[in-house]
Amino acid sequence: MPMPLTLEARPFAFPLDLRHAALVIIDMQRDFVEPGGFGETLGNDVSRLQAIVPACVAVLQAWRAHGGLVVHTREAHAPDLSDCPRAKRERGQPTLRIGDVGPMGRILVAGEPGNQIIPVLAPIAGEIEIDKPGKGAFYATPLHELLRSRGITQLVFMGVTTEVCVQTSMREANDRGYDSLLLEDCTESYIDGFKQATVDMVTAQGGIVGWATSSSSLLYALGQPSRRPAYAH
Ligand code: C5J
Repeated sequence: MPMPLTLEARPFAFPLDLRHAALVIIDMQRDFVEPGGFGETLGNDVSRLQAIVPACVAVLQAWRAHGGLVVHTREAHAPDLSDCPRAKRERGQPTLRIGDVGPMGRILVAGEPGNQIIPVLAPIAGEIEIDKPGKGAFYATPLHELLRSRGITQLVFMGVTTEVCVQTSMREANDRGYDSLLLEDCTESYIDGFKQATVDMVTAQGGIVGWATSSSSLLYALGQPSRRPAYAH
């Protein structure tokens, strides 16, 4: 397959070079996507996030089939909560706080059942797994070094939530010099309107943070003609 592939995207076409690109899947963990986890303790309807899972699975399978690098992140704290700032634990009025025991084990604590990535998107051998104590994937993690050592310059983002961990990670990536592409139907927010607002913020001003496109646009470029997006020519 000749590289780069040209993907229709906003604000303009994205030249994807799989040899230098990683698929970054943000926090598709049970804590956010399933009832009883961190997301629900904050009063959110987690079914909104479940809706993106089929599109994420299709992209992950195609990406793996092309031998692309995959990065999975989890928002996760050490069992002693030494990496959880007091402000983060005490903010708001959740029904359970970070570190408390919920139906899927301790909320947002590494290694607990709720902290695992949902089974259909689970990491496989050779993929990078990052436990991150913050919202951004680069804060207090080795991600930048791991990507740099593999010659990665482009990041394709999926995951949750759009305006929190996905956007924060895209902004961190932007400041580190990566070209970032967000797959709009592979990301979601608990809050109406926030996903669209984030996509608009990311792509405004000539792509001040990055690009956005659909999973169809990526899958079509990866050789799935049935995914032809309406605007492809
Ligand atoms: C949040 C995340 N929303 N993964 N985390 O607290 O977006």
